[in-house]
Amino acid sequence: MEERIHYRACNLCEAICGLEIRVRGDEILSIRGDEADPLSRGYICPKAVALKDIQQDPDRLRRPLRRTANGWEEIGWDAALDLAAERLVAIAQKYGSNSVAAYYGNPNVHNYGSMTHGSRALAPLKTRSRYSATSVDQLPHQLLTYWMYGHQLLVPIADIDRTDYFLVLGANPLASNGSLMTAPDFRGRIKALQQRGGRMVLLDPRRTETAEVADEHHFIRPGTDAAFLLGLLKTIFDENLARPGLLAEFADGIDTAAQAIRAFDLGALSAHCGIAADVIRRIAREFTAAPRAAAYGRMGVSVQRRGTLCQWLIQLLNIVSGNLDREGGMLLPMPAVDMIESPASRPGHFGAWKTRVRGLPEFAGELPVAALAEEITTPGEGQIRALFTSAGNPVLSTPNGAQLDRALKELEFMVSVDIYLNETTRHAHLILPPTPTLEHDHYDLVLHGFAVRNTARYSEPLFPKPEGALHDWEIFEGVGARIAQRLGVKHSPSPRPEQILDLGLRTGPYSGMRKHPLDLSLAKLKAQPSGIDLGPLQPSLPQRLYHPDKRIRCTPPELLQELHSFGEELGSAQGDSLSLIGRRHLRSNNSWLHNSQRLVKGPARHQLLMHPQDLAQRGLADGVRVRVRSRVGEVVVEVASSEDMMRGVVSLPHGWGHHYQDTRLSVAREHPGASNNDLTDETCLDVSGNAALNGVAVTVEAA
Ligand SMILES: Nc1nc2c(c(=O)[nH]1)N[C@H]1C(S)=C(S)[C@@H](COP(=O)(O)OP(=O)(O)OC[C@H]3O[C@@H](n4cnc5c(=O)[nH]c(N)nc54)[C@H](O)[C@@H]3O)O[C@H]1N2
Ligand SMILES: Nc1nc2c(c(=O)[nH]1)N[C@H]1C(S)=C(S)[C@@H](COP(=O)(O)OP(=O)(O)OC[C@H]3O[C@@H](n4cnc5c(=O)[nH]c(N)nc54)[C@H](O)[C@@H]3O)O[C@H]1N2
Ligand code: SF4
Ligand SMILES: [Mo]
Repeated sequence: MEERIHYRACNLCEAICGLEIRVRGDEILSIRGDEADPLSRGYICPKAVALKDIQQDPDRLRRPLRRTANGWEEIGWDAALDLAAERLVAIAQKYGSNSVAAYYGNPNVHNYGSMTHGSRALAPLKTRSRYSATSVDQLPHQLLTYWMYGHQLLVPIADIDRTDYFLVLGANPLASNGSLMTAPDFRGRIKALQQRGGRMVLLDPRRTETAEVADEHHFIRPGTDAAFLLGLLKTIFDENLARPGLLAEFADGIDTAAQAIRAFDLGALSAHCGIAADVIRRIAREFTAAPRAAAYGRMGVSVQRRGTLCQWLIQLLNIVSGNLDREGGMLLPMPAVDMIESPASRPGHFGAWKTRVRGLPEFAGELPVAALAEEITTPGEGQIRALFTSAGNPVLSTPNGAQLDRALKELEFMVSVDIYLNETTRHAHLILPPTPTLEHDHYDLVLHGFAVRNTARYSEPLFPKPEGALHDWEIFEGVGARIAQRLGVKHSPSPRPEQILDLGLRTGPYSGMRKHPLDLSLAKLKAQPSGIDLGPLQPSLPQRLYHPDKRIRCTPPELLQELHSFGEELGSAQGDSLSLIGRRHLRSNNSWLHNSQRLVKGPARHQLLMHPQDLAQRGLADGVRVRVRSRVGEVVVEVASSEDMMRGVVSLPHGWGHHYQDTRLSVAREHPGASNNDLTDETCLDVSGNAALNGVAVTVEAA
């Protein structure tokens, strides 16, 4: 059989690297980086070959499974989709539509059919019980950009290919390959920055892989970044270093912010975060003196108690230094399909309704997932009785996962669209497995919008859809149509994903309709499978602001309130517990790549990392098993001594805890580890409703 070469995007993480895959028949011979890809330029990481493992994994589900008294039974697609619709409708009719909930996990964002059709599955039910991984991730960014710029997707991206000074808080792109910053080959890009004489400064409670390549790394106490950022801004205002330039013409409220920030005491801020006042002053001066600078913060500052406050202070820093909308600063990408301009685009709304039990605010129609368990277990009108999950594993990925694990047992019906029978889907009554990535086409509808360079790329399917299989989007359509039919409501059939994509391209910023010389269309993208370069990011403000008055709201009132309550917390006693943070590893991906032998082999990576003096203080030795306790639970795990940890801080990766015996994950079960989220606290939230997964108070003792 003849060998062929297939080009496509890797959809495992936000770096969206271009791949060159050699195949003969249905055999994958090799997976390499595609040198011709204008964004990734040949870079890939070790996870790319896991696409082959997923494709071939005997544990991956291929047919719908129904739970019976005698265990799992394979059923046909028609019967499965009918059953899903019948049960969901019956429960909605009996208890009301909000009794049917949905949870959408991270891979939906990396799956184009889920982006075009995901919401259609339950749309006819009109439930308000919608949850996703957003509220354990980037919710603060979306809420803040909605408040300041008018639309939840107007997230400015660091122009790292042209900046001179890159200030990073709580991100580890050398392991994660970047987030809300699609930047494949981060290491190469930082090397280029250093070669042009630029600097990268990192704040992280662990000396990470990224700290190794940074010019400067500072330990920071978990959850205290707001103090550091306030220190920077206070210095800038006190020393008259603010230079917003043209931004001042359309930015409102800088003075109000300046006044509130100047009232803080630098000594108190420095004591709180553990970074010396002269270091804070120096970084403020360097940041404002750099011709082009960018400040960026990710998971370490998104999933903590002051996530939205931190993201606000980061935006302010970029604005007052004149770096927002500047080349080499922070810019808005201009993707070929502009989701912001699409008719389905939703700018956002906050607190329009609240969760039933704790009164937590919705954002853009979604509720904080930290409330899901209590909404299932607390009786009363609106109690959740049925759950639809798609590409999510909230038992391992959301705070107090053990509590959610118990709650899921109480559901009258649960249906999961997923390729694995894992810690979460084992609770389902019905599992609907879609085709894996290599069997469908792909376009990154979301991630081109967060990339450090404008590019576009369409991937054909590598393998044809097997007989009797369905894509994610076909499952969503199938469920939605059947629900609508049972309810007797209108549900016009949707165009296919590639028709939606083609329309988006032909009406988008690079379309002939908009008089762009490239005149992009799906046919044009298909002709260039390595992708098309659309050039570096460009300034675009104030035109692209979504507020009707085209002005930036620099000081949302909710954040002045947050600032005030943060001020009251300054100087409060810290207690003697340890502070728990998470960790990502290059060879792992949240909870679901641990069934690839190739990726999990080698030394264990799920240990609790702890500073040697913290170990010694407790009479513990490197390698022993320890019991880690928090308010909500405890886990037992091996401890590893590490000089790279800040004193008083311990680190445990999330996504482990594969000890449940009723899953179908034969490799992952051999490497169980312990779940970080059996320790994280569902009551510890940011003002946005995002979970504070970092900075959890724990104790550690011999097991
Ligand atoms: N303590 C702590 N917790 C965290 C984090 C942390 O840093 N610390 N990080 C948080 C973050 S950023 C995120 S994004 C969440 C992730 O949280 P989740 O999205 O809930 O969890 P994942 O581990 O990504 O699980 C993905 C699921 O999708 C399935 N899947 C994979 N590909 C496909 C596909 O093509 N189609 C379908 N239908 N299913 C598929 C997998 O089998 C798996 O069940 O975890 C969060 N949890
Ligand atoms: N290999 C791999 N790649 C991934 C993933 C994966 O699981 N594995 N997950 C993907 C997903 S869903 C996402 S959202 C991205 C996340 O991408 P990143 O945010 O870059 O990844 P993290 O490793 O979570 O980085 C967070 C860093 O914050 C630090 N930190 C913890 N608490 C604090 C704090 O209070 N303050 C400060 N300043 N720092 C703190 C941690 O030590 C850690 O180094 O990665 C994506 N890429
Ligand atoms: S960094 Fe690795 S996992 Fe992420 S897209 Fe690139 S090859 Fe795939
Ligand atoms: Mo994430």
